[in-house]
Amino acid sequence: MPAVQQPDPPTTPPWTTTRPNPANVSVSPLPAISSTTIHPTNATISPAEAFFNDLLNQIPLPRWAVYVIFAVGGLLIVICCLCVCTKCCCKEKKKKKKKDEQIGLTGVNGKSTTALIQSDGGEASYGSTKTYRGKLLYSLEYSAALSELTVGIKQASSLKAMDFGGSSDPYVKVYICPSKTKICETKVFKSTLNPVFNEQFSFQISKSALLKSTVVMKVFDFDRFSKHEIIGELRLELCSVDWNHVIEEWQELAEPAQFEEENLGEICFSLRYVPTASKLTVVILEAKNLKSMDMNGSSDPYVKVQLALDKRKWKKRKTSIKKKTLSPYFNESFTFDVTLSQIQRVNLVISVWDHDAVTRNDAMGKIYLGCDATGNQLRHWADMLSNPRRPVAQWHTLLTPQQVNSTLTLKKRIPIPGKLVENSQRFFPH
Ligand SMILES: [Ca+2]
Ligand SMILES: [Ca+2]
Repeated sequence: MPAVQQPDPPTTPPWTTTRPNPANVSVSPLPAISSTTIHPTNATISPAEAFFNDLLNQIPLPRWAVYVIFAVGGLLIVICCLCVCTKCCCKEKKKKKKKDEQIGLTGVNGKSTTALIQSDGGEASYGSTKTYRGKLLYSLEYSAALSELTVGIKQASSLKAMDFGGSSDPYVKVYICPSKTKICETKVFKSTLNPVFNEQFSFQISKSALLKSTVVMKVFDFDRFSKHEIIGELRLELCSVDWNHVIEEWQELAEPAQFEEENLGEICFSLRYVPTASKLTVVILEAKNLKSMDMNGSSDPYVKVQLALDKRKWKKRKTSIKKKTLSPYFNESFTFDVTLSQIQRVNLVISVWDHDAVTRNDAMGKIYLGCDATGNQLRHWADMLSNPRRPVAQWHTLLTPQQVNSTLTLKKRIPIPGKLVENSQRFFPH
């Protein structure tokens, strides 16, 4: 038996001698093949091993079969462990990959994804996480004797930059909800993020109405050739204000609420100005999505086309009435005599009305154009002036009449009849 004798020779290192075991005692009963192949290194047999051998002897199976079963069991455990390990590794690798992809995205143009969304302007950031819009210092005071609420717009600080130059042209709109009868605006401050407004606005309101109202202060960025974007807003419920003191405090601007904007419908009309003939032609084409004003869920719309000169009511025309429709088609043309010197000082006011046979007609929506108009309306007016003799058609979103009236405060009618004014100005230009 060469295998059993192999570990015995004196070549064994000295440290094995410290544990002298009666190797031959336990090895001898083992069958020749199994002991030699599986325990080549275990020349020494501990009491535990002896016990193990006893146990094996009790199993009514040949020794090699027991070993095979053990070997297969061990192999299965090893395979299972390997599987679990590889799964864990894969998961971690995937996580790492995702993280890397995210980092890769944020690295585009050296800006983070949130910065990219923000740079698109206010509307894009509505759904995103909270962005800092700046803060506003305001004051509130109520005089019960006069039934008058005074809102002071003092100053703003660290406003969000809305323009390419990293600045904004802020102004503040103030009104009271839900009445919204008067909309006040501060002056526009050009290219600053820390404007000092120092303006006050008063609103007539009873104490009982006051306690059910909300003051809205909206900070906008002025832009000459596009829609004014909102920077942020404050909404203060007036029932929770302590009216025994004058309130003056800073508050952080919040994300603008969208629910309030009422949909009043849209109107399409074309404008054409011929300077040589001094003719301004307005063609009222059609309207859609108008508000229903009557009990039957419909309206009887017609359109008023009004001209104001130097903010004074000047000339007025009307379309026919279209019965029971919210999408009327008019295609009616109106021509006014307007000289080149007057066209710069003219406002064109377009309003949609609901005709009622018995009661007073109601205004459904309004807009005004002119050199002092803003956004879409100003663009249409400018397009008309820069394309003489060519009709320019455009759709416009209607605003509330109150909204337009508060911005465009028209004085009373020009005392002299329109034609006389025109003639006098033609002969005696300013
Ligand atoms: Ca601007
Ligand atoms: Ca009606």
